[in-house]
Amino acid sequence: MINRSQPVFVTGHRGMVGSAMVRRLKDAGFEQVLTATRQEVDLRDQAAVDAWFDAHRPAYVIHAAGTVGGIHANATRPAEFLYDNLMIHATVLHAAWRTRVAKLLYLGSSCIYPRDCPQPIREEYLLTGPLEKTNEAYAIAKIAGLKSCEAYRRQHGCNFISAMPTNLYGPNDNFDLTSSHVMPALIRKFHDAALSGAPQVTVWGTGRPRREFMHVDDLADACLFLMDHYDEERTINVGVGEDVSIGELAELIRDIVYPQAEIVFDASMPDGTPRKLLDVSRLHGLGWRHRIPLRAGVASAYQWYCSRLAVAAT
Ligand code: GFB
Repeated sequence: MINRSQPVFVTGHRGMVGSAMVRRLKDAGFEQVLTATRQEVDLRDQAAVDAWFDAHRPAYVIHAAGTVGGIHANATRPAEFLYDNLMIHATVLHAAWRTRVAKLLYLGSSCIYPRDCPQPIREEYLLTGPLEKTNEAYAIAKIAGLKSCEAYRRQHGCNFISAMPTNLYGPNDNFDLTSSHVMPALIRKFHDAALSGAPQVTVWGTGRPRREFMHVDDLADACLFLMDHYDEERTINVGVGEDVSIGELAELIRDIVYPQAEIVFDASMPDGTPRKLLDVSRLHGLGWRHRIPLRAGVASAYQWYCSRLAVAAT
């Protein structure tokens, strides 16, 4: 187990993953959870990152920061996704090595695996085939980060581990319709339609792609579990082991948010990867399983969205 009295740095603490991680660490009794805003330290700037690590000397790092987005943002802003993520990973890993961080967890994404690999996706399928074009830039940056963890382990003996989460959702998600992932986008679209009384809600693509969704609180719990119990070089998948079609997800959200709505599909928008279901047998073998079922998770994400709207209106 990692030491609860030592300082742990969570990068990206204002994002969905970082904020869930901070909540989980505080619940687990960590006494010093360190965070830094973008104004305090630009993680793309090695000199700024070095100065921050020298000043704060974290014992552990959970590296959740990144420039992220859904299928449209990835497809239309590839230079930004590649540059930001390459830099953010390079600077933090380098500073962590230089200041002798005892353990670092790097978070990737299931989109690093080849587009058409066998399902469910095992960790060893990495780099066995071409990537999905809509998120190739992001995936290449994420693969570089994962390989950097391996390289620092091999050359410098650093205890840097990496985990590959499936598609995530939960509090502090991005609900902007052009840059968000499918879950927040559909929650917002059904909510807005219910308010205006619009009869239809448009879902991008054909509705046939399949995705696996995990609540971010489950991810944060898995990350702490891996910090406590996992020290291997090989990356490890983090997911729930079940997927749904986008059409089924749209129906689930409709039932919770606006049951009267009719779902229409806009096939001019991209489907992206046909299926992304992680094989989580290694994680299950270590003794960790997710707890939050999809329907309950979606209902709580919708509650969170409504409470945020209520706060914004005051
Ligand atoms: O969540 P999403 O944007 O990302 O889209 P990916 C998943 C599926 O939902 C795609 C469909 O087939 C979309 O076409 N979809 C339907 C929608 N309606 C909507 C909508 O209103 N908004 C959005 N965004 N999608 C991302 C990658 O891929 O997943 C990233 O681009 C990253 O690199 C992330 O890996 C986890 O699952 O396709």
